[in-house]
Amino acid sequence: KKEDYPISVQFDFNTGVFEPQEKSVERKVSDMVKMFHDKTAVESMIKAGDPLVYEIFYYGFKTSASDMALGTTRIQPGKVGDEYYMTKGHFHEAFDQPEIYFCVKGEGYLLMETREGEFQAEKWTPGTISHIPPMWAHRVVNTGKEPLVFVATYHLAAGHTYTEVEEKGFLKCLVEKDGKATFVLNDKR
Ligand code: PAN
Ligand code: ZN
Repeated sequence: KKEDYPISVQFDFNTGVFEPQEKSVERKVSDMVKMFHDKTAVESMIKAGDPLVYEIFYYGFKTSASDMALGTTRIQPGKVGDEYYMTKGHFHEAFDQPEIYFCVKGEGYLLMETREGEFQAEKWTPGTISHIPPMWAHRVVNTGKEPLVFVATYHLAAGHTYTEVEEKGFLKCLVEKDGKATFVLNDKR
């Protein structure tokens, strides 16, 4: 079968795009209404054109015996109110599924949290590779002035669940205070 033969894609470190790819997905402010804490800023940004927050480029590398998904993400620089652009964030549906994230461009933080309330943030610069263990929700925040690009690998069997993060957020948010990225406690908690 064709899918059981090796295949390579060509990745651009600057743009985060690779070719060939199976699909790409765009997330705008309107796709993340519940995630950002300043609802007034959310509404006015949507009215003012609903800017792009991040894109995902994807290839599943499905064979007849396995899969190993590749997803690259490019988060634009920017803020909604004082809160930096970020990914939605999710738990994996399957309780035994980890993931590897590899930051190749930009700067920011990987936020991770368990359902028991343990929270950990990893500072990211180009070259940081993080292992996300099973059962840790994960979100990436771009605190820099250029796009943040990272590469992810995971099994399709992981599945994604967004509702818990949508309702509760992460323990801490990253906002700009006096020109600096600052952690503040999430006011939903
Ligand atoms: C990543 C993410 C990607 C976008 O491929 O899906 O960075 O973030 P959200 O899915 O939270 O919108 C991944 O973690 N896959 O499991
Ligand atoms: Zn994931």
